[in-house]
Amino acid sequence: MEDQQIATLLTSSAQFTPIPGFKITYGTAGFRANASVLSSTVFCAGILAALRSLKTGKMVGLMITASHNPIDDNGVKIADPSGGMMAQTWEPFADALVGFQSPEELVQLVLEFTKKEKISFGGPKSAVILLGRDTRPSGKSLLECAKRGIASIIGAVAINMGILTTPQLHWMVRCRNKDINASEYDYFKQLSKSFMSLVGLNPLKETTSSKPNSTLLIDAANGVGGEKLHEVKKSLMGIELQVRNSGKEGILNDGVGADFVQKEKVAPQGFGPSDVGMRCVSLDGDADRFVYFRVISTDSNKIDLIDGDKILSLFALFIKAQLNILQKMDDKGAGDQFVTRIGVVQTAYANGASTDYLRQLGLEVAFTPTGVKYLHEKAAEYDIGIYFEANGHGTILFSDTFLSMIEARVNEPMFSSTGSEYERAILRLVAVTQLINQAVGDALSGLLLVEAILQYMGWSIETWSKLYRDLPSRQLKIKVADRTAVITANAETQVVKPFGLQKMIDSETAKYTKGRCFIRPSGTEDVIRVYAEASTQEAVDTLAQSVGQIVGDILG
Ligand code: 16G
Ligand code: MG
Repeated sequence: MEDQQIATLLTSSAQFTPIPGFKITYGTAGFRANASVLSSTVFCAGILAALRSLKTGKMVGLMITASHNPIDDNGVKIADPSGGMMAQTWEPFADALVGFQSPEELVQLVLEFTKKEKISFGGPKSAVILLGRDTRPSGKSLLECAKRGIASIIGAVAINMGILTTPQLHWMVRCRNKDINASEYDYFKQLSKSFMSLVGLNPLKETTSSKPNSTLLIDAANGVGGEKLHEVKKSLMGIELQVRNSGKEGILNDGVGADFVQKEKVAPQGFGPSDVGMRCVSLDGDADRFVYFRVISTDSNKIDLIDGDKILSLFALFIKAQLNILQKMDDKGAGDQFVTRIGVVQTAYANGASTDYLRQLGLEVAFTPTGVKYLHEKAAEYDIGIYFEANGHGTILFSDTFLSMIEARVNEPMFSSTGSEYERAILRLVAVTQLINQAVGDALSGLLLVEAILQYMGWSIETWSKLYRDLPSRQLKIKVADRTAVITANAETQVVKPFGLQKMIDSETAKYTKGRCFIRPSGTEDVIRVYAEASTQEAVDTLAQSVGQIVGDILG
């Protein structure tokens, strides 16, 4: 068997010539680069996915996307059987594999790794990989490269799920491994059913003045989210989704999308002064993150940004309110105590005002380095773990213990689904567990949860925005000779190397009221990022500039 496997790998890899000098690493979210140089990388990702499936004995996913990057880029990432990101322990092998210089070297790498991981070929179970891609023009041919990689592991099967958002593919992998129906139709059905059920459980205090506007304007980044939203719309009532930048005319991620809106803090193309007063949301190119905004000026494109931190705060507030309702009943002796460990996970980019707010709510706040894989892992430690990056990527995770606890309550003989506020609180939590994507951050399910909660609270976007006031912040990128020279610790808040640099950042930061500043090497671009916060915009601009200068001088 092994001889046959070696022969197949030699033949298939001979068709993919690596580009001399081209180096690529798995990074925070898979391999990403200009699409024209990615064929052999995606071919290797196909092999990698097949091996991962063999190792776990379960289905895995392979997604072709470069998220918010420009249209000429593309990328590839692997979803593990749980629907989360590929285990980080496999990244060094992934990096080595894509660097193969000859078919013989590739075979050698695969043989060594499979031996180490005790993966055997030709066993009773074959590898199964679900494939998805976003709307990038290069996606189709790169998908073929992935298929060729998969086919070079004997017995491996690729199932092409077509054009999808990244979270849809992760969701499908997760469900299929739990033997739950997981077609695209099932995904849409689950979203609309849980949304409608959540909205149906809202308190019946129909004072029209407090009812938020039922129209939501959506910037779909000219990406895959646009066409999917048209599907979602068909089965929703009580909310009007108006989709703009759905990809028919404009260019993907060009002056549009969550990344643009969050970084530039201006309205995306297709939005402007005539939208003052409207609630708007912006997705990124593969619809795995979202930020809200409102246009605030009738003569400019200035916006009030409602970022991932505020989405997180809204979710936390809502969940906490439901748990409080349950707690009150439990205190009256209605049943066993509902013991729930709830935690919130942020990164150093979270606005300090949001962290203060969350702590005032009595919540435990944990920090991890940037990158969904870190936040997700941490959030999974709680019964209810809510994580968000300021850039709008996040979700809510529920532990199995929590899920069985609420299921047990729903199954109690006296439970009536139209009953008390206590019962409605339980059903709201059930609906949230079904609406929010447990595999990965998902703009479509996330925005529906925001909409349902705003209706529950009777809040306008302006009221939501005023939950707390963001501290002024500034981000810069600094080009340096070698960004890997910077090593950080404590969730990226401290520079360990080069030695002495942190002290210089500290003494600069100490000059400003409410000053906070950190630097980190980017995982997706060849730059060092600087983030600063202070009590005024002028102060924070100066702080970021001076730290940027220090970084440039030392690492130039
Ligand atoms: C990737 C990450 C995102 C992170 C960003 C940081 C995923 C799915 N995406 O887009 O979470 O915020 O990288 O980029 O993990 P940076 O390292 O260039 O600052
Ligand atoms: Mg994305």
